[in-house]
Amino acid sequence: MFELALESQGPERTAHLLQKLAKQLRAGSPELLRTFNTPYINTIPLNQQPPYPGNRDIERHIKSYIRWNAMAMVVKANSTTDVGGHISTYASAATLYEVGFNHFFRGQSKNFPGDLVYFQGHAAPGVYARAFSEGRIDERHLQNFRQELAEGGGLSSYPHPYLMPEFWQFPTVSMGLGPLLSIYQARFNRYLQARGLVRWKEEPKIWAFLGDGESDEPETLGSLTLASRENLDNLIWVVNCNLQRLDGPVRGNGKIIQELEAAFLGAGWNVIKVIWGSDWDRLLARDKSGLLLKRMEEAVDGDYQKYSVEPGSYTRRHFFAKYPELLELVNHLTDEQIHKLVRGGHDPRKVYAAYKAAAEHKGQPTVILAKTVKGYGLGEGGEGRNITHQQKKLNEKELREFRERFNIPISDDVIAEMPFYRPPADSAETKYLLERRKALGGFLPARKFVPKPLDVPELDDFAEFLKGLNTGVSTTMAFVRLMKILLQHKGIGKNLVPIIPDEARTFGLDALFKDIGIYSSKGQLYDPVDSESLLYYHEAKDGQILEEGITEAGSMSSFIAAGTSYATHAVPMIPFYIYYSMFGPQRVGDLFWLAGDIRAKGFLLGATAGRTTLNGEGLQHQDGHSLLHAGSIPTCLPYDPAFAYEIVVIITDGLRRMYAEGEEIFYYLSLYNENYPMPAMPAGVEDGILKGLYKFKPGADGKKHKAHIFGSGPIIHSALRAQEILAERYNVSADVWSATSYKLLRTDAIRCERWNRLHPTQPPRKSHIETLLAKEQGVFVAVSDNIRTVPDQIAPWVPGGLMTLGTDGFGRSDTRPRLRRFFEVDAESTVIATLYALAQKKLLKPQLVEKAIKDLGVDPEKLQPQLV
Ligand SMILES: Cc1ncc(C[n+]2csc(CCOP(=O)(O)OP(=O)(O)O)c2C)c(N)n1
Ligand SMILES: [Mg+2]
Repeated sequence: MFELALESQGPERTAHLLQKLAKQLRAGSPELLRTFNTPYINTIPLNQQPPYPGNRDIERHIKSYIRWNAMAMVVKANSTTDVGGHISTYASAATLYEVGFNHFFRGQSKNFPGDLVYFQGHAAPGVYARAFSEGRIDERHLQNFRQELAEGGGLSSYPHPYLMPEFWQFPTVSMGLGPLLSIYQARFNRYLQARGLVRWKEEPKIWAFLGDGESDEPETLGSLTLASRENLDNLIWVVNCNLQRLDGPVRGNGKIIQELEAAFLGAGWNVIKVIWGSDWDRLLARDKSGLLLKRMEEAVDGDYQKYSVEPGSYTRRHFFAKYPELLELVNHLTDEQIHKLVRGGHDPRKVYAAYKAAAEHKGQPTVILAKTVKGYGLGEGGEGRNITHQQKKLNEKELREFRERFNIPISDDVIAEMPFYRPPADSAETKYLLERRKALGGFLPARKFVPKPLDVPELDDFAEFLKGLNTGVSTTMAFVRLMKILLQHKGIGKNLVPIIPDEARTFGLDALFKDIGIYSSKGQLYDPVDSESLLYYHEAKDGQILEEGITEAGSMSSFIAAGTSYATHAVPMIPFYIYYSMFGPQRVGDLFWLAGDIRAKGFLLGATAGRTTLNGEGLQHQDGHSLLHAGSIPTCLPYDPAFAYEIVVIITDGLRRMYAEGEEIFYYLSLYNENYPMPAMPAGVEDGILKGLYKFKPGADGKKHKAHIFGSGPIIHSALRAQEILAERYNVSADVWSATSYKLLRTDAIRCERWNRLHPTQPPRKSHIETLLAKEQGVFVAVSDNIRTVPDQIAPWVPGGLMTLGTDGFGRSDTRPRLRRFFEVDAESTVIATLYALAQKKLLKPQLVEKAIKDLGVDPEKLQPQLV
């Protein structure tokens, strides 16, 4: 009946009828029609396939040379070194990239930032090989693949903007991060447009290339619905379904393409499957029984992998021969021809059709699921084998086969040396390739931009903070007030991007909702329940806040998109990402690391920090180690400020360094939720705040003993209270110092020490910490709401050593005083530690320490936080 309808009324009307019927069926028995899959064939039928616009012969030659060079650079590097590399990923993806380079990826031009392409990390050799064909890099570079420290430099293993800042834009090789970032990048592009910060002549596309194995990472599929909810039709994903990952098949017992199709369709994406090459069109057209499709659907990926490895006779016997009718279908083909029946991802016509449809699709992001063979063209050595991902060497016989298969003009006498091949400048290939790139606006990947310094605020703009705040506030509240001023600033106000994962109310940022709005591409379609109140939940099309919901990974991705906007779009944006400190680097540390690699700028604010300052919440929430994580990132400056003026000094200096001077660094600040009055800024402390340590309050004069206590964050009050007790009861004058950044003190000291080591006969350099402490007498104690390793970072440069108190161990739910006693970071414990440090130096008797322990009510047999 439907066939009749199709003939007489056409496909659209028939589809309408079918949908109506499906709706009725679902209403009655939903389980009957529960499917999110289409048949295992190409989404675009032959009769809708557009003609191929390029010269397929020339393109094939170009692609073959790139294949050869990509392979040769890896094999060559591994013939003399053990630096590794991958040949099979690019071998399977060459057509997917080349169709993009010749027909789709647009370069940067005036008023157009270029398409943003996330290249699959392990395909990097192919991208270098193409840049070589384009004349952008030379033989020496290819020669030094993965040998960056060789004379004259080399090429980084994977896409790393930190290492190749004029070439790579987006790091991808940590599986899952590229796909995730691409979604938030596409959304951030929309945000910039909605806020009127960019005016492009065309909207750039974001292309993300990923592996089918990579789809196992939760980061890959975790944010799909954001892309469809936001109608990101500027986003195209290409999943290279070569059916293999590192160890073996991705879904040997199933079908990765069908599994992904269901997931993406369910998430609201436009899905285009590119499974079969043109050779199969003829077979499918001749198969009137429907058995070919049936057989295609029966075979699992493990079978398909085997068909790529075995000769055509195997496929004839095991795939076609299952049904006699099918066997007849391929009677006219030799075994060799059967083996060469090409898969969709290796057929430029199919790939072009998919890309064109994706680029033109409106209203949804598109995913292209392209079936390929891993190690395509590597022959018996590597094609489709389980070991192929790790393969880095080819013997001479395999090299010859490769050359023959792809027609590379390299003669027998030199083939063993694996020379790179670049056709002459006046060859048809070189001319074609350059002409195509010219027509598309220039080369990529390329990371190029004209720096645009911003008119950043000065310290004087924050006079109220420098004068002190008498009412008790937390450093988080102080920061929120600072944000309000920054948002009003004429030089940078509009460049700010406040980012929050559903905790605005926790931090008091809801105060910003009404004024600057929460970005929503749809505006606000409803009347919010709190519309009567002053701080109502205000969504707007040009909203400035990115309220990400409960996703730290997504929020970090937005931080990265905003923090690299200065390079991606030459529009400097200043992200302030504020979140629960514990769910920062501990949860999404790989994205923190990537933020360094990609040269992101901005401020990360780990709020509710401190294992004892965040009371009540307990083990899962109380953070005492993020400063260490953050400090391990080479371009991250971690700070642990105690007072509002310190925050102001750090942030204004950060704005100057990043947005006026152009430094490619970012900041991490611990913020806390304990309220106390904020003192006025003492004179002359700015330099110390920025370098990591300054004397905040000298101890009383005329005491017998001298000590120094370093405190940070709210725990500085343990030091201040200890200072009083020590003076009043134990005849000790203790200076209290604010330690704003142990990491920066340490790196400065390391830098000096290293220079001295390598220049032993020259006058030694002295670090800030050594200079600062050189003249000080007495003992040194540090107390922190973080694990001891944080202050211990500077111990080697503290005269006479450093006694450290910190919050090592799992947190507990309780009140602040009890927690601080438990972890021994309260004032009393600080007094005891100071006296003990003096006793160790034989400056006072141990009996006095024992007496103090008793007098101060500390139980020496008390429970200790678990340490193993
Ligand atoms: C987070 C992370 N885990 C593990 C790896 C190690 N690794 C590198 S490649 C690879 C397999 C990739 O398979 P697939 O995504 O299918 O890519 P392709 O087959 O195209 O090479 C693995 C596990 C990694 N790079 N990143
Ligand atoms: Mg794979």
